[in-house]
Amino acid sequence: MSVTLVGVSHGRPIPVFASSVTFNLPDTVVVAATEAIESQRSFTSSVEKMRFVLNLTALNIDDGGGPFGAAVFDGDHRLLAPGVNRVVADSAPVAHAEIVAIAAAGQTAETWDLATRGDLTLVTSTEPCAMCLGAVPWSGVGAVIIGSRDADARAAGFDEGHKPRDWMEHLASIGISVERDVLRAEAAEALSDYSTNGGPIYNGRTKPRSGLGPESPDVGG
Ligand code: AZG
Ligand code: ZN
Repeated sequence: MSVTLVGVSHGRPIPVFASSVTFNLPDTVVVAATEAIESQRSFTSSVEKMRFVLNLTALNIDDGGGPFGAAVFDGDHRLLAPGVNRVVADSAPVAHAEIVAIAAAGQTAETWDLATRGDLTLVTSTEPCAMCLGAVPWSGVGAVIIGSRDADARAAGFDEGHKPRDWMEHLASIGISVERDVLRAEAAEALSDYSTNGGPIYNGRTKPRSGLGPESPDVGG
């Protein structure tokens, strides 16, 4: 096979594709997270954790990001890493808030398995979509705390993909606890306000667009 290179710099080939993948968090999110980590703030309750995540969500929307925020907290209730939705901003279809938080947590803790760092919790402003739900067991977190429901995201126009109806029971069966509806009304308002204000609603390919394809599942909520 022959490979076309655009050049060589310092003896290394310059790739013609994005050879290093980065999600860029807004400065405001970085400042808020740095402050929480450096002050060693302990977010003892689920509500406190969710308030922090909803603030990240608001900061991200102000910066042109999607209306989703997340964060990973350690077993002492301290922030390990934040995440916000950067799908449109970073041209990254997988940059959902939960994926960004999990990726940042792994690189911060220098591990691919967060379970090796204790009982970690993923807090997310909205119930995980099909993709993020899949990432939860592989991340090694032991708990998930959720604000708005899947139905709230779909009502705002987002396509959350096909999820098994029994996803909560499944996570429980593999030792991952789930707490839902934490500040749900506020979390859902962030989604509906974003939609009403004309924020871009990007979507996957799971909805029938020409009368063909699977129906969106009714996942309740
Ligand atoms: C989304 N749902 C969640 N939970 N989080 C994101 O970042 C999303 N983007 N689109 N749907
Ligand atoms: Zn997702």
